[in-house]
Amino acid sequence: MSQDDLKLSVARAAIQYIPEGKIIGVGTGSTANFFIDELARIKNRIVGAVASSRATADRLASHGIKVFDLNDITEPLPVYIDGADEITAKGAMIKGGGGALTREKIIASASEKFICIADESKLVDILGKFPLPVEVIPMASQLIARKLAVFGGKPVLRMKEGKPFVTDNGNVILDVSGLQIKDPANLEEKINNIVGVVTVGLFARTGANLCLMGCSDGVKTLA
Ligand code: ABF
Repeated sequence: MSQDDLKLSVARAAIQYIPEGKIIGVGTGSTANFFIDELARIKNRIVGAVASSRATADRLASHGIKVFDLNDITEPLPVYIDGADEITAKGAMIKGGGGALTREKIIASASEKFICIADESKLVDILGKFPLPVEVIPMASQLIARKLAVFGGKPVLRMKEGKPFVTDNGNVILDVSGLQIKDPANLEEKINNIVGVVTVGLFARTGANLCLMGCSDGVKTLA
């Protein structure tokens, strides 16, 4: 099975977790895109979705799924479905490779349950092989890079087509490589406390409640 086959298998498996008649949270990335395409098949069973990025909002809308602004939602979303760059068996994750980490974390915090959909290549014992994304206020990026280096990794400003990558929120991203994150909740808190950091792509203090993991011998549920 190809990696795309595995992504499709978890996207399909996630559909059974979608409650009827509700608004759900939807993440960003290629696995989330497979999920959006599957969601389109049952779109009449949901009221709509809150999107974690402009790209996801566009894809939902292209399928005729109503996209809600989070500010118009007054109750917790029952479920948030999204991928990850790395995940441990305990549900701690690195996210943000796609650059949407801030809105992803916001919608996750607005949801009762986070269901991670991922292929088996994302499962790790220790987070950090994938560079840790940190979204920061642009004028503070070099100051924050020096502060992040204290944790042992190498922060690099994310670039796109020769220019700093700019998030949907108008900020930039530092990708910190070379970390071995043995206590992700602790590191998440420490990085959150650096002034000028908008969001760290560690989802550990509140991780995934459930992970649907696409493996060559089928979809496994890690809870
Ligand atoms: C989002 O998409 C991000 O948090 C993560 O960076 C990425 C995973 O992408 P993919 O599903 O394409 O591997 O979930």
